[in-house]
Amino acid sequence: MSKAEQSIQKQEAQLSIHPVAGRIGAEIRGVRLGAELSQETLTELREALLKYKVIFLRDQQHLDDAGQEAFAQQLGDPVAHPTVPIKQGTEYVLELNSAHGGRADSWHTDVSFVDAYPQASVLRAVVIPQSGGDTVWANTAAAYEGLPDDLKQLVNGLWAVHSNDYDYAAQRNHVSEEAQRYHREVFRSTLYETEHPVVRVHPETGERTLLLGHFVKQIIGLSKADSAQLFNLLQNHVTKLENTVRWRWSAGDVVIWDNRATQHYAVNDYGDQHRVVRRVTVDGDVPVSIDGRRSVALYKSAEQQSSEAESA
Ligand SMILES: O=C(O)CCC(=O)C(=O)O
Ligand SMILES: [Fe+2]
Repeated sequence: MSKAEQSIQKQEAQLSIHPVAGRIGAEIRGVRLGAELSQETLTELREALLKYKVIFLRDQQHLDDAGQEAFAQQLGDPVAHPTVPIKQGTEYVLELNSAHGGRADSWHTDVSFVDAYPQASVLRAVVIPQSGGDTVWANTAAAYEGLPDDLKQLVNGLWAVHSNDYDYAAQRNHVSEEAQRYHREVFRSTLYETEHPVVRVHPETGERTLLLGHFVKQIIGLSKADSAQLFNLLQNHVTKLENTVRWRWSAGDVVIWDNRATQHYAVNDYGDQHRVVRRVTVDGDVPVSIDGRRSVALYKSAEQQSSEAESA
């Protein structure tokens, strides 16, 4: 056995899984993330991700942006955010910098306004406040499972429109002018709308998940007022504390979540302290409802359509 093989074996022998909360989240120890993980390690990471929905890896300070991208590539095809420019010098990295309004303090599933939204997100902590700035994830499969049967019957057939043109200010606690401007000019520079089933069948586990979060504009077939009330009722089931896990970050931590079975919320409690995290998302597939229908992309701006036509 070569030295390299021996060291892979040693690494695998050390991989261990430590559940964090009762229904979601596990810390994985004994893995050094990088470009060339063994198939066994990748399989264990994938299985843990499907089971625990979010996995936490501490002490990954050796990773730089390129290393994070190379790691993410082994989980699938990395994909850049559709509207927010990537960090300079990278191919896929989205930086959230608190100094520039990057505070994701409302519950969401990443990029759910497109049809084939990312299956997974890989987030790396670069600068973390002395106190505060935790992130919370919620298990949307447990949320569905926990609904009383009558509510399950109700949601099973529902669909909702998701859009990046959602009411940003209404969803956030203290929105700075800079953040609002950014949202208007950059985040919504191309408008997307997609109809998704409210209950998505997970393509790998077969679990039923509630697909909601802050990009939901309206539940189809209901008045705005009824839609808002039903949305709140269902969101409250998703974000019940029993369905969540909260992570206290250290710089160098990497967290990976199954974006098909979770929502998350970045707690905005650290005032002027600096916080920087960087994300790479992995491409996903089009959601499918319980009765086998696929999500439908409804709308892209004229510019987007014409640029796609030119490059086709
Ligand atoms: O800042 C965070 O912890 C999470 C931000 C977020 O929503 C994301 O990276 O998708
Ligand atoms: Fe997010």
